[in-house]
Amino acid sequence: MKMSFRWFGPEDKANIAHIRQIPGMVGIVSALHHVPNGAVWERADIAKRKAEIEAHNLKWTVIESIPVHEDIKRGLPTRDGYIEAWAQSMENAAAEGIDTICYNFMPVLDWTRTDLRYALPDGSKTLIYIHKDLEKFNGSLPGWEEAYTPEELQKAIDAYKEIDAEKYWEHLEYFLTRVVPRAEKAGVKLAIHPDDPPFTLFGLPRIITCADSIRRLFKLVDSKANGITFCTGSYGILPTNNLPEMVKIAGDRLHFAHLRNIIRTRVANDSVDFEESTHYGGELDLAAVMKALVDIGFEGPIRPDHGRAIFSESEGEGKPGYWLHDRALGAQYLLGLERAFKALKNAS
Ligand code: DNO
Repeated sequence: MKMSFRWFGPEDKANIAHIRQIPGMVGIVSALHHVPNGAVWERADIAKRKAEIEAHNLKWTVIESIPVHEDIKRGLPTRDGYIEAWAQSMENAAAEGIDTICYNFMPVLDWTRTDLRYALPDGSKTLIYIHKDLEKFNGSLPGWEEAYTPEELQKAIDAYKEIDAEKYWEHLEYFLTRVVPRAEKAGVKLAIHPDDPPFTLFGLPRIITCADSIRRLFKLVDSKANGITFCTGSYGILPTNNLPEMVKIAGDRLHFAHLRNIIRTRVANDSVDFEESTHYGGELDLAAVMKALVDIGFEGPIRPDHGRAIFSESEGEGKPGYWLHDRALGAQYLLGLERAFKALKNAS
């Protein structure tokens, strides 16, 4: 597998020179966050980021993400122009040799947490989600393409009043039937990120949540280019999701893996509260997930996803969830599991 690390570009407090020092690290996951949502990513811009990465002897393994414009998600008549721009950005990336593109189809909000620096008993800080605190949420998190004022957020949510989950699937299908054939031609693997957390927030449709959604997604456009990002910390929130089994369902359409762990603190029918934990210590069995990845022969990009703030990574320093050190530890744990399961496989 290609062990990779998310890096937000030269402004990122997690220094790429340090990322390179993490044993086993070969790849960088990055995006052009300065390009406005809906605009085409120019080749020269992509080439510049690629050169910044390669200067550190790392490879740009995945784009996470080319944002999908709200007009596409809402199915507005203006969507065709935005779909064209998205496809162009994808083709420009492919021309620069980047062949895996992560994106999400969550309406309005990307990943969501309600406290970004929750103090754990050991003095580290982590991100948590408490459903009843959602109303207090306004703003944005790392990687979000939009930052909303409370009024803007309400307006953006209200725009979905008439769009239920079925209608929303149609909007995803409309998008995929147009971009997947072009991805195939360009040799690009598209990898949809699941909804995080995988249940409805503010009444908005969230559709990529479980094994059935993966099956349905694959049927929308039956092509290997139409694949998934397997994010354990998102799918794993629902106790009903059997992660190793889902890895097998995704099979050769699993193009990118996000491995991280969580501890559920309240489970209800419509929502779950949780805290993000160490890779080693949470309640998801990441070893079983790694075994399943080895079993299906996955050799694509993988990243340790989030980590806690540890080792004096103080308040305000670095992006919540994307502090350097705990992610580096997580990568070591995952690499150890990978090596062990491969050795067992080879011995059998
Ligand atoms: C959070 C990330 C997500 C992810 C997007 C993909 O940490 O996993 O923000 O990048 O949802 O489009």
